[in-house]
Amino acid sequence: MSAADLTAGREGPLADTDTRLSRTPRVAVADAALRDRLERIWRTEPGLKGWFGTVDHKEIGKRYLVTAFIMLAIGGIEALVLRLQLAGPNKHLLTPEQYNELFSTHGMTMIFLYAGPVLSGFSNYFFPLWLGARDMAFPRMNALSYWIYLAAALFLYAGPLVGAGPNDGWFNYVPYAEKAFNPGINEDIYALGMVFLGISTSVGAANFIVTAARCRAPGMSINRLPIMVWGTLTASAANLVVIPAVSLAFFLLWMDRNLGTSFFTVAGGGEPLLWQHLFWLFGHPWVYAIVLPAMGMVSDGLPTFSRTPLVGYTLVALSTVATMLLGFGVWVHHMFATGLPGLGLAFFSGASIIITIPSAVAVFAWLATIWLGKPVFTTAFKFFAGMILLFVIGGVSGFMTASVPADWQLTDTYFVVAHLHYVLIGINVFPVCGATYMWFPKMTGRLMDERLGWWNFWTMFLGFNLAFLPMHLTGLLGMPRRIYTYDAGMGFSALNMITTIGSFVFAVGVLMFFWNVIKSRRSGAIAGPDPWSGPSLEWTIPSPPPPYNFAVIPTVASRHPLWEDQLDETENRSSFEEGMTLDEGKEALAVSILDAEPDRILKMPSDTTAPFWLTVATAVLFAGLLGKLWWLAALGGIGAIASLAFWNEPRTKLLEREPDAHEERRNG
Ligand code: HEM
Ligand SMILES: [Cu+2]
Repeated sequence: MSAADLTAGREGPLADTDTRLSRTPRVAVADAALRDRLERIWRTEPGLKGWFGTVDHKEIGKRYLVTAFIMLAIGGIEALVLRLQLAGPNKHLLTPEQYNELFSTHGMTMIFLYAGPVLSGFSNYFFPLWLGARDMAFPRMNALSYWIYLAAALFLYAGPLVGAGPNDGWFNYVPYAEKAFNPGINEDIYALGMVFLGISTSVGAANFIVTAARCRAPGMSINRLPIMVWGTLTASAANLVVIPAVSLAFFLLWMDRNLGTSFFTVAGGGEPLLWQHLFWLFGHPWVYAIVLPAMGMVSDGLPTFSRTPLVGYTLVALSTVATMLLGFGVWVHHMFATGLPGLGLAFFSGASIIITIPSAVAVFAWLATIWLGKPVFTTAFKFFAGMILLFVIGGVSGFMTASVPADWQLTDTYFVVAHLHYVLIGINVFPVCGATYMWFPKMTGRLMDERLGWWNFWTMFLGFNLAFLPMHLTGLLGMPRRIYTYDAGMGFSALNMITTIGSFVFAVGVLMFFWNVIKSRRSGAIAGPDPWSGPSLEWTIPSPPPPYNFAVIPTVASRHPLWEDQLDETENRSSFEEGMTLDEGKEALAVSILDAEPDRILKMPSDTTAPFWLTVATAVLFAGLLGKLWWLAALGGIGAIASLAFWNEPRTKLLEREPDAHEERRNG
């Protein structure tokens, strides 16, 4: 697209621009003066105020990533202690109660504080870069979602730190979670912490949805979105639907425990199975929420390193959405052993088997992409390709447990522990490592060490399989999950030893990963803007990106803007050097949902500490509830309202967006 097209704005994505926007934006080639000006408008103030007040999605994304990786390390150490306890029969490193707390804390940490947030970190950092935008749709809400995540993580960890961690597994079944059986404060912390964390996830999800819908470069119609965007979008939509179920469940549990209600207690007319329904109505879609964006990483990463477009883009995008939709209808497969009526079981078994079809579509698309491409065997490629194998193994064991009679044998054995780790480590940890190797250069300007990467991948890959492949057998031999020890002579002592050894090998691999990140940040080779010759918009800007991301808003003419010369998909060409400058203040562009035509000039909020204070106040509220100090809770509530008022204090700068030209024309 040439400059004339842009200014005339009569054809292509910029057509009619002047009628919808509040002014006709200046279109120019990015020059040093413009960059300088944008830098001054967008940069975060140095010092404490900037640190607590930043709304830059890249800063927030990095914080998410660092916090999530710290949680991975903590959860990993917990796992290793568990494995030491299980290395041989009749060990007494941990008491039964300590073992309970440790595996529950491990599950909570990995599922809620690592696996979800790490993907939010990548999406936060990269959504605007993939989409050709200057920031997320709601930068202050973005800051809020991070602060609440951090505060909820600290809140949840207050338990384990004082020896009162969750002790009923990550899914926390009643009646054991009820006060009568579990009088300590453990479950209260877990219940309130989960409600607290739910705020962060919901706020973040809403932000991702609106950003993907509205904050894109002109021309990036929905059939040109990176698959990673599809993954995060569907995951976020699901979260908005299901987080209320789990927040409600945990809040009802807290009321049962503290206010004498009996939602889940039989004696008071309650229904224990209600807990399982509410939890898994959330829980199953959640496991998709923590794998679909990661599958998106593979769908975007493999083509980059195979030097060819993803095979079956449309099918893969649709299968992402289909997985999520079907994912709402399978939760009862976690409850096959609860004595529900047979007809119900048959339905949920069928649904759980059908849901493997869209996953298979993705697998074939990935294999075909590698097959048709010319793979470059970078570390990132190895992690993405390795994931395919682990995904298939985890998928097959999932298929097996989807069958009711098989599940009656397998449930609550180590077979399920093997399955869930293949899925979670295979489809979350491996793609996340690959994504780090791939996008670290964009974030830091430096490449990670490929030689160390080779060792990193192979140690993790072999260690993981050594630990968890034999575990299927341990389960088939009948070892129940969640037991703190076992007798010699049960037939699974050797297998357990192998698993423990494999776990440590895997952990060494993860350490190499962390070491590579730390080392490369200082001394990695300089990456340049586009070290992998990637196809998408993030590779058009400097590494690390400037605070405003794109000096001029790019215009997109195809699905692979940087590969247009090789692929020849369209006649037009995307434009990166020349575009709307949007430099009259902190401005960004909103586009129409389907076709990405310019629609609004957005005035973006500047840095503010309101999200931070709102988080502090909410934390006080939850602390008050926890201690049943109602005055403290009230104080927190008042503080939250005050922070919201501060947040929403009308700022004329932000109100400039109305009335726009469209409105004026209609009114005048
Ligand atoms: C070094 C890597 C890891 C090792 C050695 C490991 C080991 C273990 C062990 C020993 C258990 C307890 C089994 C039982 O007693 O029933 C467990 C449970 C669990 N792990 Fe891991 N794990 C690792 C990484 C992960 C990761 C990365 C995730 C998620 C992303 C994860 C998610 C879970 C979950 C959800 C449970 C179930 C907890 C429960 O029963 O409530 N693990 N893991
Ligand atoms: Cu499930």
